[in-house]
Amino acid sequence: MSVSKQRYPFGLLTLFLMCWLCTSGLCRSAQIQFTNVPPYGTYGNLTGQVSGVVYSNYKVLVYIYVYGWWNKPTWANPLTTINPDGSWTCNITTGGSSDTLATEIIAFLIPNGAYQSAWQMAGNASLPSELYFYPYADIHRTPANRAIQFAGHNWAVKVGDDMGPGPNHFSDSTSNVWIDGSGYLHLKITHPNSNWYCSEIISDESFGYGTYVFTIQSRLDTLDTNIILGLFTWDSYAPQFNYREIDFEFGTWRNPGDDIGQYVIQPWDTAGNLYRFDIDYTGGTLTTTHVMTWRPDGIYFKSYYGNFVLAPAPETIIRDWYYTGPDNPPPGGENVRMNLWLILGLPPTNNQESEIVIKDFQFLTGISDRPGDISNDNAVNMKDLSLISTHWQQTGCNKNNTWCSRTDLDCSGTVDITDLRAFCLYWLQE
Ligand SMILES: [Ca+2]
Ligand SMILES: [Ca+2]
Repeated sequence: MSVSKQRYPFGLLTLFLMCWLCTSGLCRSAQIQFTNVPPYGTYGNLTGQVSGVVYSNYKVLVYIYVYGWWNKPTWANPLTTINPDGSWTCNITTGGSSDTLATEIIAFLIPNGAYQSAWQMAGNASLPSELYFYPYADIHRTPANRAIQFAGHNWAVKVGDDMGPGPNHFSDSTSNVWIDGSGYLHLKITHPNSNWYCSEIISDESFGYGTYVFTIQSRLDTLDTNIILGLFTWDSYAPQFNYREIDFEFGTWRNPGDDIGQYVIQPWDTAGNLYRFDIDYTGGTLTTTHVMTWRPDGIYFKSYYGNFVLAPAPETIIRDWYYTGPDNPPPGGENVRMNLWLILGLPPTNNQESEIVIKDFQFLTGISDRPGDISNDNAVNMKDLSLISTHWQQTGCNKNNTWCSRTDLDCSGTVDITDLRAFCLYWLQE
């Protein structure tokens, strides 16, 4: 959908132009594609890649369609310069929030000096037809009319029919996605008429390497066998990296009674890319936290009972798994997504609506796999103790200050004797 293509809607004139384009080298291998398209309703730069031309001889001409066509970034600067490596970046929301609602985005690769003043668009219904003789990349964005704030981040709410995964109907209704009085996110599969409606939210930000934390406030073992809860990274424009998809997935995949959880690196059907585990709720703890640390050399997953803490007690650990295989994708335009959906779009076997509560999401950096390793050097020793003493009695620790630079080990908000005791426990274990 983002690969460049050319249309030839006319007769002789078309052939003439084709000849000219070919002799100028354009029709052979000139290509333009998108590498990141911000989700509908969000801010963020459009980025792309050009190939097959001398970059300095060309510019990128970008338009968005929002109640008509508009030049981007501005009328005064309609042309985007191509970087020495063929990449390019264009701010497509210079007009503010209305620009985030663009449903079409198109970028043409044009030679220097070709731009004409007639190509300036101010809400025009269509683009000049001659533009389509140049290589271009285009995309249609699905409207997400709703954006929400959850866990201190902005998220778009997916809406549309016959959309993946599934395919399913996705609804942006407040019956499907809402934030309650405690700030918790509710994702629901509803059945208001003959259709079933699934739910998904997409983060505005792309986070890259670091630690992703999801805290769930619902039982997962009671999900209908046709339902999956997905908490994952996804980049629609990176098929070459399996969409940069790294997943927590909860569900029994139509095998009732099977284990409920899995950690997945795509492609999931490659040996060693999928690790399944079960969650036992008989201990009475409803809250579970699922942590994924994405690094260049591997991906570390961990699940445990209770809220997020930097040093979870050994008896709370449900499972952990370290992936060091070759399918670890590089970061790019991925976003965080959370969805509750129906396998193959099938109705739940119990014919009941279903709901999951997500208590919190955090993105943190500098977090070690090893509890008590505050300095993130993969060792628990005197260096970490000295960091605790530096932050001793500090208050106001929260996710925005990475829990007082990782010294508030139990994430209580204060660096005190409890953290020191937890640290000593892990130090002794070393
Ligand atoms: Ca350390
Ligand atoms: Ca503490």
